[in-house]
Amino acid sequence: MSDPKPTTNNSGIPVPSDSESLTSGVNGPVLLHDHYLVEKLAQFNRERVPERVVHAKGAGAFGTLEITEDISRYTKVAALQKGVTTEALARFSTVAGEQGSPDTWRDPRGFALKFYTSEGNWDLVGNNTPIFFIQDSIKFPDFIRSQKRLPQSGLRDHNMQWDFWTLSPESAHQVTWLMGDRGLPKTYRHMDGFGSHTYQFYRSDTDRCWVKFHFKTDQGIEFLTQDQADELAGSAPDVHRKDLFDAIERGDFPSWTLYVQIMPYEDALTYRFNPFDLTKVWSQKDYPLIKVGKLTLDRNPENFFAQIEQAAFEPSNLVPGIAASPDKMLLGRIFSYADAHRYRIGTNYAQLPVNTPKAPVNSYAKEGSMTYRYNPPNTPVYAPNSYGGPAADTARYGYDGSWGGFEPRFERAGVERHRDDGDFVQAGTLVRDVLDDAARERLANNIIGHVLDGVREPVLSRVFEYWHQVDPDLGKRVEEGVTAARD
Ligand code: HDE
Repeated sequence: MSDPKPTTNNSGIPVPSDSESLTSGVNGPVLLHDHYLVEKLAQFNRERVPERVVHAKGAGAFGTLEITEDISRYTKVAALQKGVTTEALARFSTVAGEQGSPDTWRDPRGFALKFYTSEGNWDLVGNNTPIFFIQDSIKFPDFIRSQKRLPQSGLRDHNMQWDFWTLSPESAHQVTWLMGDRGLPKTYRHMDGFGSHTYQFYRSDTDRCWVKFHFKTDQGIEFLTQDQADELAGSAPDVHRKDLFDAIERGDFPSWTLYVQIMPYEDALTYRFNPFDLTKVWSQKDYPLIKVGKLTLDRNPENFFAQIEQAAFEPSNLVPGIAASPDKMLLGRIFSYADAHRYRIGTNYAQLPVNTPKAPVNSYAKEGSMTYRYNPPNTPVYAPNSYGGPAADTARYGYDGSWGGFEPRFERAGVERHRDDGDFVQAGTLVRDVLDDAARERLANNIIGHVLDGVREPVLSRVFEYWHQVDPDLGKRVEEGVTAARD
C-alpha cells in the first residue's frame, strides 16, 4: 500500500492535523483562525441538497442504449437509428417515501432515463407502470400530499389516500396496478419501464405519428408479497438499491428490450380511447409492440451523491425527432422538472458532469452560481450578432411538435372523452383479462389489508363503490373481506 496522500483543505493546502483543533494551550480556547476546523464543520452543515419532493429514495446506474431495428420511417431521433449505441443513465425510485424510507413500500417505481445523444440529452422519465393516477398536472401537488403525511401528526394515512383516490375516479386504473403485483417489484431489475406518456415522433412537420415507449425487463417480472415487503422494510430497507449495485458489480448486467407502439397521426382524433389521457393505455391489439433495441446497465456510479442524488432528469429534454403531445400531464412536467432542479441542485445543474451532454453546448446562458462551463473568449453574449456567435438553425430544427385540432379558445375542460373512455373501463379490463385467478386473489387481499389499516366512513363506502365500478366480483370480495374482518 503506497503512502497515503496528504490531507488538504478544499483549496488543496496540506492541513496540519486530521484530529486535533488548534487551541491556546492544551486546555485553552479553540482558535477561530483554525481555518481547516471551521471549513470542515461548515462544509458538513452543507452536505445535503434538498431531497426530491417525490421519488426521493432511489438507485441508479450507467449503461447503453443499442438500437438493433430500423424505425427510421417513424422518427429522425439520432439515437434511435439502427446501429447507434448511446450512453445512458437510469435511476429507479419509489414515489412517496422520503430518502430514508424502505425500498419495499407499495408504490409505483420511477424509471428515469437520460440518453447522452449526439443531438443533446434526451430524457425519458417514466414509471414501472404505463399510466398514472391523474390526468391533469394541476392535481399533482394535491395527489402527492394525500400519499405522504398528515399535517398534524406527520404520519402516513391510508384513509387520506383512499379519500383522494375515491374522489378522483380517474385514478382507478393506476390504483389497480398499484394494489396488484406491480406495486411491489421484487427488485428494480425485475420490473418493466414505460415512457408512460404519448409523445410525438416526427421526421418533418408533416411526417409525424404518435408513440409510446415500453422497456420490457429481460430478467422477467417478479414481485414480492405484502408480507415479504413488510419484512424487508425492516430487515433490509435498501434491498433494491443493494440488489442493483451488487448485480452490476458481479457482472450480472440487467437489460430491458425497448419496444414502441406507433399510432398514425390521424388516428388520435377518433381512437376509442383518448390517446393523450395518461390514465389510459393503447390496446396492443390496436397498436402492437414494435421492437427497437436494448437498454443495458453495466456501470455503477463512482459517487452516489455526485452522480445519482444530483442527477437531473427532465421530460423537457426532447431532442430533434421527438416532441410533446396534448397530454396535460406531460405539458405540466415540461415546466416542473427544470424548475425543481434549479431549486434543488442550483442554477447551473446542467453543467454538473452527470448532467452535461456529450453533444456540444452552444448556449447563450452565462454566469449564475457555480458556473463551470463557458463559451470561447470571443463568443458574443447576445444574439443576433455580427461576430459568429451561435444562431438557431430554424430551417433544420424549427419544428416544435405542434398538433392539429388545437382550438384557439382556452378552456378548463378536463380531458376529452372518446367513445370507450370511462374512469373504470381499463381497470376492469386489467382485472378480468390480464390478471389470472391467483393475481386477482392477491389483488383483493392487498386491497383488503390496505383498507383495514385505518380507512373509515365516509371514505370506506366510497372504496367499496370504487371497486364495484372496477369489477363487481372484485368489489364484492373487497367489501365482504373488510366487513368480515371488522365484525
Ligand atoms: Fe414526476 N416529478 N411529476 N412524475 N417524477 C419529479 O422532479 C411532476 C409524474 C417521475 O429519478 C420531480 O427532480 C409533476 C408522472 C420520476 O430523478 C418533480 C407531475 C411520472 C421522477 C416532478 C409529475 C413521473 C420524478 C421531483 C404531474 C411518470 C424521479 C424532483 C404533471 C410518467 C426522477 C425532481 C429522478 C420527479 C414533477 C407526475 C415520474 C417535482 C408536476 C406522470 C421517475 O419535478
